[in-house]
Amino acid sequence: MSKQTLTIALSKGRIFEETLPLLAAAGIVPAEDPEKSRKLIIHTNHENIRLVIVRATDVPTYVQYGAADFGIAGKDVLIEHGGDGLYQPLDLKIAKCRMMVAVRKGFDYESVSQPGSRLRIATKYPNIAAEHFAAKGVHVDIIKLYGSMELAPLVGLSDAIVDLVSTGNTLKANHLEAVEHIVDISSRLVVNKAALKTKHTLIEPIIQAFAGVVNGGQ
Ligand code: PRT
Ligand code: MG
Repeated sequence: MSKQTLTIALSKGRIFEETLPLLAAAGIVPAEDPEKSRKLIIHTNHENIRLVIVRATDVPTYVQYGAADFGIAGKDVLIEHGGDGLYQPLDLKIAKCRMMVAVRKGFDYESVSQPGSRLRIATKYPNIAAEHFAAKGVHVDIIKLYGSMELAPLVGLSDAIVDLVSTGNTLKANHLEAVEHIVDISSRLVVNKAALKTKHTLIEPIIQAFAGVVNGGQ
């Protein structure tokens, strides 16, 4: 029988960096740094294990369709995408941040966000934003953006934004302030449901190694 192969979907940047120690604990070492090589398929020290480098928001899609056996994605991306075909066995507690509502400093959010009022919200997360404001009874017009949400309230595109906040430096630099906390975010392991069965002997030890780091580090 030929050796089974394993494909792991990761995004460049913070998730890749924070995943390296987890991979190391599972004995997996990437052959190249995707930041430098620009390659989209990265081989590892195991000939049957490879990494594919995709946009953070595309990780669930690759895993859902089985193009990757498992991957690592932010809870923000997973809530927005929905969990179809994905098994989520582990919170890796990496790339932590908070999903917040933010407005221009001094903007009277309190009085314009009462039940029955109407707000314009710019966000990369229309589903999360819609659900949050529906629960408050506030009507929203959602403007979908793909980046730099922080600009929208400054130029009158929206009253508020729904975005991720980590240090708070980006909000501060743009004279914005967080006014509501929606949900705490961290990255999750997502596994293709079929692969979990057919490649169980390959995947299970990796999940265990990741879990060891996560639980040991707390
Ligand atoms: O950047 P790109 O457009 O390629 O894709 P991406 O933004 O989807 O990917 P990436 O690598 O930036 O983020 C991947 C994942 O990291 C996200 O899905 C989150 O789960 C997680 N994460 C953790 C964050 C942050 N912290 C974070 N601070 N993602 C984005 N940010 C951004 C935020 O949107 C805001 O613009 O950083 C800015 C705020 O940071 P502070 O530190 O100034 O508060
Ligand atoms: Mg980014």
